Amino acid sequence: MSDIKTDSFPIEYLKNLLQGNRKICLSIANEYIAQKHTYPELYEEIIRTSLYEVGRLWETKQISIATEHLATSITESILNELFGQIIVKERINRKVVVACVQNENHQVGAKMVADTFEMLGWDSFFLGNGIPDEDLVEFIHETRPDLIAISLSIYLNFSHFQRLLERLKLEFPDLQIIAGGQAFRYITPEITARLSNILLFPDLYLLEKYILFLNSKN
Ligand code: B12
Repeated sequence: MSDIKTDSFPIEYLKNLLQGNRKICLSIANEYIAQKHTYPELYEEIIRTSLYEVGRLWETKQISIATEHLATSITESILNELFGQIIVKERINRKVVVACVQNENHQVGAKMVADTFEMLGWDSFFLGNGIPDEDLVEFIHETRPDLIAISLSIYLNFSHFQRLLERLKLEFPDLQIIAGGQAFRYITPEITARLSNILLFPDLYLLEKYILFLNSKN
């Protein structure tokens, strides 16, 4: 814990996350919102930044796998608790399906993406981690969303992502696909340029702008 980088986020939240103090983490999150920050700011500046630090501490063996799991499970419970507060009454009658690539176990970012759509009036269907392509395709046929959002954290799952994209384009040629996640940091612009008909997003701020743009088009 001594090596925690303190410059980029509130240390109190991270400390309590690592100690398993779920209630305190939730009140810090609520306090942050009460200070007139937005939910995307909370997600980006407090929750995401803290989990990245958890990852760094885990990678450098300064915390155990158990502590990392605890931090993630508290995070997921906080996101679930906040959900009631983030959904807006005005619905715009648009649907998005949010899923992680097959074999991908990281689902917190995807959950934040689903919530961001909800905040802006969309109905989101968050399918979470590791959904087999076949089941995702079937679900999309059933729900007929306006957009598909795919999350990819592990670079080694990139081939799964490419395969899924091909399948989706074949089944739903007119459906817009967006994607994001840490894996794209390791993928060169030459490779991403070849991923036609798909938009990539690095964070929730740009995603929010994009959704507002979509909302402005009748
Ligand atoms: C929690 C965690 C886990 C948990 C995940 C549980 C869960 N319920 O999600 C578990 C224990 C399962 C796990 C497993 C592994 N993990 Co892990 N994990 C993490 C950790 C600590 C946090 C992940 C997280 O939630 N981050 C916070 C979210 C909010 O950030 P995010 O995903 O980037 O999402 C943001 C943006 O990218 C964007 N975004 C994401 N998706 C999308 C999609 C769209 C459409 C849009 C618009 C935007 C968008 O929006 C989000 C908000 O800004 C990270 C550390 C880190 N740097 O993140 C490591 C990390 C991701 N894991 C890592 C590794 C190596 C693994 C394992 C291979 C470890 C192992 N040897 O078993 C396995 C792989 C399992 C698998 N097959 O997927 C590496 C990945 C390196 C890489 N890129 O290849 C990391 C970076 C840790 C590290 N520093 O080494 N992990």
